[in-house]
Amino acid sequence: MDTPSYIPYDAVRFAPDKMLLRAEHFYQLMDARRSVRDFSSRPVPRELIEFVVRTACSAPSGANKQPWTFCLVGKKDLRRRIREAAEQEEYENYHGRMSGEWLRDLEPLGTDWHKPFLETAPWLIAVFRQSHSVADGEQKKNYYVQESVGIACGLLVAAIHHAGLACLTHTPSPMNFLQEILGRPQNEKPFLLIPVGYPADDVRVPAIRRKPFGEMAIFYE
Ligand code: IYR
Repeated sequence: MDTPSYIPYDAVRFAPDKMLLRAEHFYQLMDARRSVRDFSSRPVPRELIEFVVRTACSAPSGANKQPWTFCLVGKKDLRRRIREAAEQEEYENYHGRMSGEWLRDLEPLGTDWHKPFLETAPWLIAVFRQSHSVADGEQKKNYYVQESVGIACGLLVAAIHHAGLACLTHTPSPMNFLQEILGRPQNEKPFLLIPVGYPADDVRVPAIRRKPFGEMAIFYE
């Protein structure tokens, strides 16, 4: 068994009053985030996408396995193929595969099977979870894969918003077509499809609200 080796951790530290200000400012920034379904086709530099995805990759993960792959799709033809495949599945979802309750729950969002944003947004980030890893032809276990990739996607959404861009955490279902179009191996399963870009100039978002804080968080002190 390997003995663990440790290195010093140069933790970031701030004075308490500065901590409170930082926490409040970050909250205000993040609370202003909205999911967007109408994108501008204005290009977004590749370096911006690289940094936000590097942020996602900084997430903690089960046994540090980092069980994710981020496919950064800028190529127009691939975005078109992804849109067409997603719309085929979504058409079936909206015409029989989703329950009445589900369809009613979606009414305030005004969604339907059309997914033009998959082509309009200049980048699609297809996130894959690695059910297991493969190293030297051998299968290796991953742990808490959903949790790990979920945390990475949370950081990604925060980084995208922090950079002044918008996104949508989209889940066409089923999304096996992504594996095929992007040529991913069997151990990689689609997790989320995230269009990223600038919002359209005249963008509008549903008039929906966050729950009151007291309904979502309970202090025990
Ligand atoms: N995947 C479909 C339906 C959908 C489901 C949920 I849950 C949403 O929050 C939004 C949409 C679609 O993208 O239209």
